[in-house]
Amino acid sequence: MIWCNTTGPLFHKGWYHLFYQYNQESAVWGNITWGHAVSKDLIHWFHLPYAMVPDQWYDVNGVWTGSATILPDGQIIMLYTGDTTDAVQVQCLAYPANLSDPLLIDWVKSPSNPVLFPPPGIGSKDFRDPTTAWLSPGGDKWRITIGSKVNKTGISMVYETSDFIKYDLLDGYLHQVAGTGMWECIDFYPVSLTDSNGLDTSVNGAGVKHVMKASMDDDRHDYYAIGTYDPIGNKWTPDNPELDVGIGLRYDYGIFYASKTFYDHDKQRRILWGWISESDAEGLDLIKGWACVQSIPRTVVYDQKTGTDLLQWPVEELESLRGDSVEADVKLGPGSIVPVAIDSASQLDVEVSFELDQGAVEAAPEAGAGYDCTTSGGAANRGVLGPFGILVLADDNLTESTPIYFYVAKGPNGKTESHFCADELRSSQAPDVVKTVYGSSVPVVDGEKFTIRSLVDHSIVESFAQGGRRVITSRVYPTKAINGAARVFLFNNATGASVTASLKIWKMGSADIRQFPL
Ligand code: DQQ
Repeated sequence: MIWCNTTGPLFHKGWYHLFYQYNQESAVWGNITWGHAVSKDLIHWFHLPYAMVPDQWYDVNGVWTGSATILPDGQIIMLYTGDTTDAVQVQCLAYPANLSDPLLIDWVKSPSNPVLFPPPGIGSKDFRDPTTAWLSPGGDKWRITIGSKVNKTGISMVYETSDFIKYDLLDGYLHQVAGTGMWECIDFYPVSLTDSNGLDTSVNGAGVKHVMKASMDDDRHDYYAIGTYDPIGNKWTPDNPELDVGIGLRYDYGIFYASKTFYDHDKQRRILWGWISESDAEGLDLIKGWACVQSIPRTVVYDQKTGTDLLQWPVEELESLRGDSVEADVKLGPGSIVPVAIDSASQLDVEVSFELDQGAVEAAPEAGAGYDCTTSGGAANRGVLGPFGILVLADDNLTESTPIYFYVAKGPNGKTESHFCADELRSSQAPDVVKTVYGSSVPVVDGEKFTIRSLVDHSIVESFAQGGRRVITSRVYPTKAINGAARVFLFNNATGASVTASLKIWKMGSADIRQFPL
């Protein structure tokens, strides 16, 4: 079986609902059905019967990605893409058969389906993944956006509706970016500039900006940009055109795709889920019989310190899985590797902060300008002011390890630029594993230490730098650094500076996942 992207997440009557693209027949993509799981706390999960299967002419080739909208009267509208008998992408409407059922077990596909066909000028295979709807300016209609492309320009089309059955295509595009190709799984939502809570999808006005995210089919990464939404002109404008959708910031610099947020009105937060695929060979997935996982749910807020980023952070419920902990304060001279006194380190929550010796930073010559994690050759390559960080999923002899680290470069103007990277190059001795060095530059605001939080779960490492300003998810497949043999180290591979590390690690319990019936 394969678990692909999150679709239509929502909160209803005390339960979080996760739907996902699912192939029950094989560990490769195909036969896409909506899997369905529910949880009261995002930690204890129950698998329910499939919510929707490909059984109609308009979705027989797959019940693809969709989004939920909760109307003011409590009705739930589920819009999704169906792939028809002729492989045309159409939009379809579904709703729960019984709203009073907290588990929303039965779903009804509307007799009016499909409710939208590709409009003139749009390819029949380039029309998918409707968003959650938001209220039109008059408050009496709803809008959704759907991704597509025209030639190589990625576009976001907007439809307006009052009943979710008949739609008008609005003039122009909400946004477009040349050269970015097909936009999948668009997400469009407001963030508060001043508050730490999330916002429901229809909120707009003073103190609010809008995030546009699109999943780039060409490079399989989720890109976002922050900007301003003008509902009258039906236009969204990025704050910084150089950081536009598809060419600027990513949610995650590792493996993370086709993500989706929803507003959790119970806890007033916006939660993001992403699809983490495998980086070993497809043949191995077929042998093990499954592929892909969902990310730990993350809250998303605007980064008030930089004004240019989002902050993603694991939901607080995750902390209920924390068990025994270890703390350490360590000074790491240049070229040092220090083991942390923890064994069986295959399920961890790691929080660590680093202070770089300020005198050394000032004394350092120009070094590392133009550094790029992805072409750097990884943590083994030493510079004056980095790399320094942690090694997770390491064995005692360091035959396998995955460094999560910072690298500080100093430019000709004396200014430093920080980078946050994850290096899979020595993560596994297994053959047929793609090993990458991931990462990006990361703003480190005056007065901030360098901080990492890493969630380690056997083959998954989700790492958050600077409170979630940058995130990197890795899939690694250690053969030695497993279960009881997995260790953690602190390291400083800089040649010209000491680093003081302050660390706390919790061993983590497992999420509880059970089959229906409850
Ligand atoms: N996968 C879904 C589509 C979506 C794509 C089909 C994302 O709806 O565009 O399984 O990878």
